[in-house]
Amino acid sequence: MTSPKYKLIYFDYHWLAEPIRLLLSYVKEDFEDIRLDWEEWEKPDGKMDKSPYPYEKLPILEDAENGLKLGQSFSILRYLGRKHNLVGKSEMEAAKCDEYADVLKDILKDMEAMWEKDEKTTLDMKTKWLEKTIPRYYSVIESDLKKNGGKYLVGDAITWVDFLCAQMNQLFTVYPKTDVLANYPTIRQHQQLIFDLPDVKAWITKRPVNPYEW
Ligand SMILES: N[C@@H](CCC(=O)N[C@@H](CS)C(=O)NCC(=O)O)C(=O)O
Repeated sequence: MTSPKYKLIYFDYHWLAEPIRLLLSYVKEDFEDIRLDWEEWEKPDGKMDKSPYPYEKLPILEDAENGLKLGQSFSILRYLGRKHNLVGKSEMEAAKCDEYADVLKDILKDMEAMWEKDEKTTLDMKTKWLEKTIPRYYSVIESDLKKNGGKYLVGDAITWVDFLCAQMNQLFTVYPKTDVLANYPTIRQHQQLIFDLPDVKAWITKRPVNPYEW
């Protein structure tokens, strides 16, 4: 048996790695799904050797075909997108993929800012996130997606940003415990379409279950 071409190193949860896991499943690439223990990683005793991981941040993708070791989740998605023809069919489409990805990063950044604040501050930030951040970006994505036929964010074929968007919507729903897509039926339908792709669905069915994420 040959060992998988790719090794993906992350923690035992979805967050930044799951869009990559979805994409790798879609392109039928078996991958080593290495999950480090977050609690061990966080321990201040410094016993965990983090030197194999550039920037001491995960995820990291290793590509056995060319020896590449790559950090940064969006760079990993883009790299795999390029390798597997999932980056759009023109410069313009590739640029739109990047734009939507950066939009999702902005929403994520605002969501992460809520953590580790006192209860009232978190609640105020969550309200602002739901009432300002989400509509600001999602109204545009909803309308663009509708104009594009509702199936793909960019062009007439699937791209890496479709996986990112579908999974980020899951994250934006699960962590703030809110139905973030309530007013965005086309984005919801798009998410379902991605999760229902046979190879993606097969991954979702077999992947490790994490009780606080699903
Ligand atoms: N921009 C980076 C962020 C990576 C990142 O912050 N990863 C977190 C886990 S979600 C991490 O490795 N934290 C470990 C640490 O800060 O020590 C990406 O998209 O990959």
